[in-house]
Amino acid sequence: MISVLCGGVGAARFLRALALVFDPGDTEAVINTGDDTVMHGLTICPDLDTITYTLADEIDPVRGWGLAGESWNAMAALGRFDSVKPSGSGAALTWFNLGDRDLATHMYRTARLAEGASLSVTSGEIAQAFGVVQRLLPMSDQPVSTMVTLAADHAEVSFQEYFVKRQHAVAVETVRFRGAETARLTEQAAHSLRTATVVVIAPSNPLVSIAPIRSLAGVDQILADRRSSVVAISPIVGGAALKGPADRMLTELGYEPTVVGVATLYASVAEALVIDPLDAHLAPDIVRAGMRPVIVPSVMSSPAISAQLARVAVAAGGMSI
Ligand code: FO1
Repeated sequence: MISVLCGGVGAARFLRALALVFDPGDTEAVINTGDDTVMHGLTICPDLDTITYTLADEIDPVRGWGLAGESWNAMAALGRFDSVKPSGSGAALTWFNLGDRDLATHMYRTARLAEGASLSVTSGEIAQAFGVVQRLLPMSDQPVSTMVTLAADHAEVSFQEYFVKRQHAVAVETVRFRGAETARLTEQAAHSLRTATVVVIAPSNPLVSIAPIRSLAGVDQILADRRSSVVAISPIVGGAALKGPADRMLTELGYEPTVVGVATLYASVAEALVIDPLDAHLAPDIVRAGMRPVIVPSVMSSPAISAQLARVAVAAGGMSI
């Protein structure tokens, strides 16, 4: 079994890469839920959805989130209420875009949660409905919310307010994971991280996608105890994030915006760090930071490159292929 610690787009693409080489039934994904939000009364789990839609080959390839071929009638129809909405009302918000077909996923999830089903069970049902074979495991069945304090005015906002509403164009001062003190890693996720032949930390943002998972009690200890078979893939290539604000965020939160900054964050829990040839000159610094650099093209721009990345990452964790 291969277990993968996952955020959104980068992780989804890596899981798709793994499926080019390994039986998808032998992959388990432990997925960040710190980005989860409630909009219009509906529970939205962006990382779970991005991964489900990508593995089902239904993701919008340009946006990297939501469904391909989507229509936006419900969002447009919300505009009717602009003229009657009292100021300060949170109703009919349109800055977070929910496509008509995507809405069905959130409606199903919300209804099942209201019936008392756990997020784990509900996510499994959604994955099954989309024909996804990999086991998609939310990190916790209790809510954890990534909260971002902005540097400009010290205001604390939800992750989606930072990421989507403000388009991550504002500097971050601190990040915390509200609820992580009491939320528990699910039994299935704990079992996966303990027993998989290799654990891969996907090329996701280490500070807001992987850190929420690591903030749960026991996760770092599980990884540290099996560190020689834990491999991380850098989401930073040539000093820039593959997607999203990871490079700026590293700087803002006091880390080098390079593979060395990533190594500093992961050295205690992972033995190897997969980096792109563009960053090969930083290999000695990665060693100094406490990790073993593994150099392979890591921008998943073609199936061949993606498959090679999957093979090399898994082999770096000691799994014979
Ligand atoms: N990302 C955006 O940039 N704009 C959106 O309007 C947006 C809506 C959205 C709806 C459902 C969903 O599952 C994801 C959505 N995302 C949107 C992506 C998502 O918020 C972020 O990419 C992740 O949270 C970061 O991993």
